[in-house]
Amino acid sequence: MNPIQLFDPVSSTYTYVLFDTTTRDAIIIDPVDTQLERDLQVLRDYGLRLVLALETHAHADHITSAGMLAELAGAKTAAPVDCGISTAAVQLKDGDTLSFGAEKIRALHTPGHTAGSMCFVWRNHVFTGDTLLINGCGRTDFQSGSAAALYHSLTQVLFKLPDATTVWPGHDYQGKTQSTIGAEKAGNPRVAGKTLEEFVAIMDALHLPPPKRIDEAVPANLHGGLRHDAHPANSLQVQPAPGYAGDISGALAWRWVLSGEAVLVDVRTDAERAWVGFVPDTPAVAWKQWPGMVSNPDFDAELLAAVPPGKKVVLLCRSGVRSIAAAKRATELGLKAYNILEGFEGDPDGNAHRGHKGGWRHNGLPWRQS
Ligand SMILES: N[C@@H](CCC(=O)N[C@@H](CS)C(=O)NCC(=O)O)C(=O)O
Ligand SMILES: [Fe+2]
Repeated sequence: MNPIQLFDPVSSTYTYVLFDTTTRDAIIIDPVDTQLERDLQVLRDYGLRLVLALETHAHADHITSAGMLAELAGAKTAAPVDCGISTAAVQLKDGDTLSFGAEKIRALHTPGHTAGSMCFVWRNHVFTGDTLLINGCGRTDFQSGSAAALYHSLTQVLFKLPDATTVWPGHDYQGKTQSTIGAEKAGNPRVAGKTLEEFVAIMDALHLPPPKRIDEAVPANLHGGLRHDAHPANSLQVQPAPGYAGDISGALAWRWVLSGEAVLVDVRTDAERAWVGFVPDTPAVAWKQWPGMVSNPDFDAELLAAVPPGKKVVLLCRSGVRSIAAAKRATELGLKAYNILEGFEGDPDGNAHRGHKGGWRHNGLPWRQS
């Protein structure tokens, strides 16, 4: 069985989808943001459940859709540990194996194009990213690239794989789709029969223009392609809001609690706190009460009792809806009240919350379960 090979003509990037034919668990390697719809359609067409989105490296020429695939398809993101992709849930080390259904894929650290670059071996296939291209190889002139390291990765790591291994590159600029380790070992003009010194001289003489999108692509790819900095939950600023003092992230709320300037008040029900978890030493003043989710008649009195004079109050609920209503009421009661964006389900890394099945992220707040 071959992988599904998909091509982005703008960046000449290959994306790969592999899957277990029984369980339909799938992984995607090096997805491109502008091809998100295509990739989701491929998953639907084949009836696949995306469990992993893998990166071979932090790309300099296009933006990944890994973060969006995590949000939209529920995939876990995985990236080489030395690539600095802070949002990747799995930080891969050399030799690590990932499973999808009964299938396994193994990570090989192959520095050179970038210091963290990896290739992935699945059955008798290798996904070489920009380490080995067909009749070529990745450039080594940016992102801690090193021609000497690449020579070692090519000759001592990739060329040690069986000759019959199919090579699936991360890019091709001439319309070629696949090769083999044997063919590249014998005929790759940059490395076949070349000494380390000859290879380094070839790489030093390339003088390629920088990728057109490098300044935008690299910072985005270090956050899984999501505009991490633009996500309000990640901002340590107060966002103005009508009817109360403002919206803040869980991280800023907790900073205020630690500094003593604010009191955190949990407005969820007792049942939610017991089931999902709670922030230790935090007063609970339910906005609505279970059973029936009726308004808590004692809300005003309980809230005023929980907030010492002169302190701000930050309000926490499950998803950031009840806490807005509570913040408005607290403001009417004369308090300086803030809402924690996306509540207890907010993801401090800026990924959309996944609900209970995907694991609560607790918005960067400390928490315990009863
Ligand atoms: N013209 C392309 C540049 C492509 C490029 O530099 N690609 C990198 C991979 S990210 C590379 O290693 N290319 C090797 C080569 O062109 O030989 C762009 O502007 O995006
Ligand atoms: Fe690259």
